[in-house]
Amino acid sequence: MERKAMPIRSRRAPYLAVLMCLILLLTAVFMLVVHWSVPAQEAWMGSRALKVAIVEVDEYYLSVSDARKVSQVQSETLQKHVLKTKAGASNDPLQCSISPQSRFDCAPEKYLTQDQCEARGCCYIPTGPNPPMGQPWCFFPVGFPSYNMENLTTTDTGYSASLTRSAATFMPKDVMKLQMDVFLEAMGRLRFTIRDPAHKRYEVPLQTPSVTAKVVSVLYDIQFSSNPFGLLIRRKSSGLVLVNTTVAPLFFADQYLQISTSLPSQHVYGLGEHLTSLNLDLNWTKVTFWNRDIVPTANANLYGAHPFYLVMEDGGTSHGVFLLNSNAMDVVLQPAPALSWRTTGGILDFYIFLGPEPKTVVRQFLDVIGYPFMPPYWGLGFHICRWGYTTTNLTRNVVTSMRAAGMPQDVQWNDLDYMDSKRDFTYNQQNFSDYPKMVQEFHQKGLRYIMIVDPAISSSGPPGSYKPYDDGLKRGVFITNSTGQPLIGKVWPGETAFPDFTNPETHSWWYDMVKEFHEAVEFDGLWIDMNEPSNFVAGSLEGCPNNELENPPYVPGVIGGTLRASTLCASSQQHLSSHYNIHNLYGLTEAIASHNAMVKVLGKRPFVISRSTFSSHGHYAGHWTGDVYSTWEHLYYSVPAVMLFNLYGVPLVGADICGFGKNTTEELCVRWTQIGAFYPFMRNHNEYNTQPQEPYVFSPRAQKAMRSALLLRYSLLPYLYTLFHLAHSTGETVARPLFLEFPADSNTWNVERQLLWGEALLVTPVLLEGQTEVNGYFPAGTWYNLTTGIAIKSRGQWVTLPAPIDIINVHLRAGYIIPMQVPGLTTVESRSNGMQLCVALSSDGAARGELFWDDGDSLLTFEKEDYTRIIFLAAKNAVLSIPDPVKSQVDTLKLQDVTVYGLLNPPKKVLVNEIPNTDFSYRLDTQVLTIPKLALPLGSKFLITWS
Ligand code: MIG
Repeated sequence: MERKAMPIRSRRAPYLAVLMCLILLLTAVFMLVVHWSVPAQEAWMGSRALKVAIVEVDEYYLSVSDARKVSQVQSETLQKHVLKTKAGASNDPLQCSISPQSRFDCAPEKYLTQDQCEARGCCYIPTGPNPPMGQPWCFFPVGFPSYNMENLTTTDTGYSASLTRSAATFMPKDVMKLQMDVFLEAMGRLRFTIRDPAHKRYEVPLQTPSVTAKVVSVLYDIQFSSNPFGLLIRRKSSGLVLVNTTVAPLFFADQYLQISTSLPSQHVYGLGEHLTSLNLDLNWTKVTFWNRDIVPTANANLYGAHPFYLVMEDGGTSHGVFLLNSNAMDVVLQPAPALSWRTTGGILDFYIFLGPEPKTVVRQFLDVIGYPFMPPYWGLGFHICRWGYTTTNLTRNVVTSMRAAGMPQDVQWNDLDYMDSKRDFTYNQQNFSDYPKMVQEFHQKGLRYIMIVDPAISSSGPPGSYKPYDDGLKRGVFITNSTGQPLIGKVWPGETAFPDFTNPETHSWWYDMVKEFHEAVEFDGLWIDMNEPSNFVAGSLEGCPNNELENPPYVPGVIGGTLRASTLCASSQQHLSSHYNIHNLYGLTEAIASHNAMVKVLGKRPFVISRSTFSSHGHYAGHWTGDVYSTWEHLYYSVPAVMLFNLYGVPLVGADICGFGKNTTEELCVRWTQIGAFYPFMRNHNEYNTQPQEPYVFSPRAQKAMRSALLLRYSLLPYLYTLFHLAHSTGETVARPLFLEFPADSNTWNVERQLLWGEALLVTPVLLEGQTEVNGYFPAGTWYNLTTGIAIKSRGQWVTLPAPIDIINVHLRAGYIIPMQVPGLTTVESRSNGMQLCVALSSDGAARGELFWDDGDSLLTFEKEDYTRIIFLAAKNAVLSIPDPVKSQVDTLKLQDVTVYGLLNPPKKVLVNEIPNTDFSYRLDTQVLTIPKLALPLGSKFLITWS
């Protein structure tokens, strides 16, 4: 064979045939691949004898070469092995003939000249833009030294092996001997860890499921390559290789761990938090995880870290990968397609989720990190906030003006303005002198109240002047610097210390502070901001020491170029570990402390909204997407952001409606309120010194549009609440991308300007200026306009919809029934109004839906079965209910009207519980049946028939 490389696809069949022979011949010599298909593994279990040998190598390559199954990545894999065989045949030690898209960067930490690159043993081909913009100029040759696998054994839960490296890498402090453990945890879930067996390293303290026996899966095969070490996971049904870590060398140095994998498709989602389209761009993208306070900007590390991705595979199956690691990290995406994780500490702790549906992948992920908490009903209402309600009267005025304008509102908020000298747990005795009274008044009106709390605690007052600091000092709750003193930075109140929420004592101190403040001001929820944590000086007032944690050999692509930028010194100390290791957990740990404090203080469901997050956050709290600008661009980005946070298990999420920074315009604010009515967390919030943007400040026309969006949301709250229950009880998403519901329709895979609520409601907002029409994708089937009942019968196509300024397009999917309720101006009101059912018949006249109902804010109602669930079914000219269990909370709940969409033949007669109904009406043009004035108690079964 000739020396020059050529992409394998261009040579096709004859080349492949030669290749096959070569491989079959040479693999036995050069490769040690152990293939354990599950049946094989089962057959072995009896003997427990372990053959570390070539098992079924042929089958592996045959399956890879199977024409139907060869994906590009697999071809790359083949090519790689061919190149390796040539390594033996040629005396060129460097094997650099690798297709540009499959080159893995050998200069991750700095720019290298050709000499420096080659001194590393790497290939240097300077073509195109250098990273981060393009393919690497300096890249790993085939056969670059990596780890070899030895002593593969079966264990009760899976496999384990040692990995050893004989040659050091260019990173300091390689761990030369590693331990790999594979846990076959569930049908759709596998975990593998790579650790230093000799030294305990930091591990993320997340309580993940502990598994004592392995589960035989029909979904996947796992295979190992020994020399060099690699792990392959293959979907059984398609033969598709989902994970293949042999594509690049493994690094496991003290402060640099890198592992790469091929990807089976270009359709990758996740790896938040970033300002991003729904689909990740695989064209040489670096995404950075290091929680940071910054206006959402493309390619910047933002407030939270969710090292999880989901891939859509050809045919509509899906898998996911979660790296449980909280260190500063980069993920590099390249068009091969392939992906490299580069983390600066901890261990490699991977979870692989096999789906096969994307919905199932999300649930499998949430099985590991925790299902979302159940928010109180009022939390799903409309929230108003701004920075700049500088007095109680200005704050009261918001509530009064909303009422006067006939706009629903459930929660009034205050920003820093209420504080005395911007210090937590104080209030301003001039402008907020009647603060407690104001909050009581809101309660009397049926509203709730939330205020901001920052983590940083003012440290500059004289001793005895500020209890949170004095007490915190005494109890040792603050993060310490290299001399063991509280690290002092600067935030809103001036000099501050930073509570360490990994210390149990900090939790009880935080609870005491929250409780004491609550005794004065009866707030209902906590807004926790600045918890990346944010710091106005780099590191601390005194800077940071010069040590390995402050200056790691590899600095991920963080904004500001150093780990300390806008936050604390990496080498500062927390109870659990160095800040270096647990920086990304700061928001999560504060959210946990805040959640728990609120549970104890209120004895009711907590409502905590946090800016910084990490995987598992949704189990405790919600999130808003930070300081977005009042621009059309940021309006658009909010839609993928909300959907992505649902994939991360944080369904209670929304962006600041009308935008936070900069002045909004009336049109932008109307459009933002319309899609905002479909953010699971709906809050209008605004920056200091910007133009007011509460709904009532706009023209009558704009107000009318906003009011109707708000009333629409309020009428849909029973459905939204039911979706939150399903998230909490079964790990579903609330607001979801279309592909989650229609994975077999690949047109949906990059629809990112529409979202679904649950399975049933499709929302198609206007996200562009000056538009009065909007294009939306409608998956095959019938979709009924929620307001008119007019049907769209789609073959799976884009549809142009009218969208005048006062309209948001919402469509109900045929086959679904959603519970609604006559809206009130608060949820206290709406919850006692009449219920409504909207029934969207499928072509065979069937539909289903459900309602979850409880008192709306008691703890653990689902767990204690203190709720009512009502199933609604439609079929054969009838709709009926099955309430079970029935608890007293539904006693006063009455079904007021039923609307049936898609009823082809005009009914002559309607019977309600066998009694003829005379109020019904039917529209021939839209084929809508309306049955009003019902007053049926929802705690009892009903049956409505028509003929
Ligand atoms: O440095 O509390 O994202 O919502 O209004 C800014 C003032 C601090 C940032 C939050 C924003 C809030 C603001 N805060």
